[in-house]
Amino acid sequence: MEINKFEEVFEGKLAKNEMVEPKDWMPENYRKHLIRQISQHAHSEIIGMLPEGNWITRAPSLRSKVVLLAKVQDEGGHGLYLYTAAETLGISRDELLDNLHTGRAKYSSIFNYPTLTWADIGAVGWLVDGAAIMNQVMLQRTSYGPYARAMVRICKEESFHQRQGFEIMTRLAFGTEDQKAMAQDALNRWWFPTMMMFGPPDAESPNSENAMKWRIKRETNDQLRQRFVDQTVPQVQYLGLTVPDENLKWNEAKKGYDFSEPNWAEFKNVISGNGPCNKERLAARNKAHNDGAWVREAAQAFAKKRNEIYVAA
Ligand code: FAQ
Repeated sequence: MEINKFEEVFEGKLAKNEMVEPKDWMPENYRKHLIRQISQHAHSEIIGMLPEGNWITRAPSLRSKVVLLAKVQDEGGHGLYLYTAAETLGISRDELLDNLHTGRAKYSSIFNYPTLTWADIGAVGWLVDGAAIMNQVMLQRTSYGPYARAMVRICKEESFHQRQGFEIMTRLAFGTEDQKAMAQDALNRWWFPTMMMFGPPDAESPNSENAMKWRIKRETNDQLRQRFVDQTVPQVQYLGLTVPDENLKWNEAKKGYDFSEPNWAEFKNVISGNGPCNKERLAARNKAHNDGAWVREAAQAFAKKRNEIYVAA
């Protein structure tokens, strides 16, 4: 088939809302775009284990420890589904991880902020997982099959994570004055960084045009950010807390809230490697990878031995 025939088939699939599968022809830039987005998403999941993992030993009860442990393990699992989806595009796991460990690949800005109190674990589950779901629900219908299918399971698990975070916030917000103050402090520190998770404003988002054209993204950064604010403000009100934004105001004409833009200079600084915890996160990830070398070697030795036994039999 001529190249434009292949292109026609590819465009036809997108137009009919059909999935593109690993063995289908795809434009090189579509493949690269997906590798970038899926691998950054995978990196976010495993780096995202660090701020919460930090609290497993300090969770205030056995129940909260077990729940947090399960959540952090889920995030590790999400990373694995996503790395596997990226590998179907013809890149190796080693290369993907090397890009993360050397700082060449990005991961979500949000995980470069510290979790200072137990209320931060509530805020991460409630706001960060809440924002992640807002973005990921549309990705269940993204045009690349393996990515879309991975997102179905991830979204189900993220919903549980969001409930876990909201439960912690509820206990604190309806607890003592000190606990409520702790919940408000966490909300104050996590609100704007969470809004940055959706990416820069549409007018300054270089990847959005192709992402929308190729149906990788189904909604824009600004649309999702607006939906997140509209959905989260009533939850803040239920908790009796205050959104740390004096410009937050219901706008009847647009049937949504007006709100302040996050500090985009801070965002750029964080994604350039200079946020409060970037160096600490990369160091912890590199250490975990190096400490785990013996596990990878043992698994490979086992697989090799098993192969030899099968071949001999
Ligand atoms: N952080 O042109 P756009 C989670 C970069 S999962 C860092 O708008 P795009 C679960 C962007 O890469 C959270 N970098 O880019 C969990 C690009 O740079 P590049 C992760 C960011 O791709 C919860 C440049 O800025 N979710 O939290 C960020 O169209 C709790 C220009 O941006 C996903 O990855 C950012 N926030 O839109 C785990 C979802 N925003 O690559 C543990 C999938 C933008 O050209 C605990 N990804 N940049 O060098 C997406 O939907 C998109 O990639 C966006 C960015 C929306 C993140």
